[in-house]
Amino acid sequence: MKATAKAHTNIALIKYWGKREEALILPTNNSLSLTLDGFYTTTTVDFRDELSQDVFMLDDQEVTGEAYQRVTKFLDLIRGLSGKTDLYANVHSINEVPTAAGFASSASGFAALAAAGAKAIGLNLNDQELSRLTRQGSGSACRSIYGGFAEWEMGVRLDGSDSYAVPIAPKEHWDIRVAAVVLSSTMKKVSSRAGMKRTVETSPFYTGWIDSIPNDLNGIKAGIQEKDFEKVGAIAEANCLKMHATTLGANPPFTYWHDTTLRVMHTVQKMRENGIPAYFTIDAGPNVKVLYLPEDEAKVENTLRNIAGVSDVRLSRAGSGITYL
Ligand code: 2P0
Repeated sequence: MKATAKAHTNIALIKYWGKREEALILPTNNSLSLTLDGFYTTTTVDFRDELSQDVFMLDDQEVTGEAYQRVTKFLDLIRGLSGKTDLYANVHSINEVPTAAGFASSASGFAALAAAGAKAIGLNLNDQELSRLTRQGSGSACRSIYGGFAEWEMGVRLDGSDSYAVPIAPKEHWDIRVAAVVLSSTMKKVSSRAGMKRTVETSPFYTGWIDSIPNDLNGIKAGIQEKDFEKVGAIAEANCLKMHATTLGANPPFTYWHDTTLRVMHTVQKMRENGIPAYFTIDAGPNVKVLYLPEDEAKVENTLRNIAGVSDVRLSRAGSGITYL
């Protein structure tokens, strides 16, 4: 009763930012992402009769506390689905998602855990069922079941049965690249979970954000099909700015941006003025991700590395969905 799965993290081009139901992790809007090959988690789940509780090892260190509770609660879902409620597991994860790169390891982490756990316990889930299960560990993780571009359909039902990701285009469709710009100072003060909750509950800008989503989604999906980089980049950048604008309207107000974040944003806009198509997006932290085309890689990397306050630049291509090892 043992299985190993590998899942890559993903970067949202249309952001998930708010829940309509917390326990089941049901979002207030559809979101759309690109799975990245550079950052991933490999997880082995081994259900064993002799265990009396789950054990979670991350990069060879035993994990306790809140992170352990999230994993064991997620394994309860898998146990519940299989009917084998008295079986515990050894879980061993290896993260190739440098926390410093500003990617949430929860996306690749819960996708790999869901895939390995479901297989190990003998559930035979299709991608849609696996995405729906994964969503309950961490929302953005449900998009990492697929490679390339994926859309998380928010669904309308109260039980979450219609809330899961669907594939939009495989990674082979289009070679677009992402540079993760790592800032020297990366302390995150408000977690994404707490930040989105505060925004939904208190920001008067939140309804404007929600109203703007359908147009952004239609436009970006057309841009992906047409491989229109400027269209996709412009919509992704504007969508990110709208998401971050909602945090300024929250009570108490907050922002994830640092001074260097703004410097990187301006540099990306300047690159465009100089004829290099590059666009930024930012998640719930100060680091910036820059979208660009393969032919501009050297110029983009070099420009980003030379910004004061930038400590590293990590390049990635589009990645694949879940694989079993
Ligand atoms: C996203 N983020 O779409 C957005 C953009 C951050 C900004 O998904 O509470 O870790 O586990 O569902 O998925 C981060 O939130 O939150 C996130 P939970 P998650 O990628």
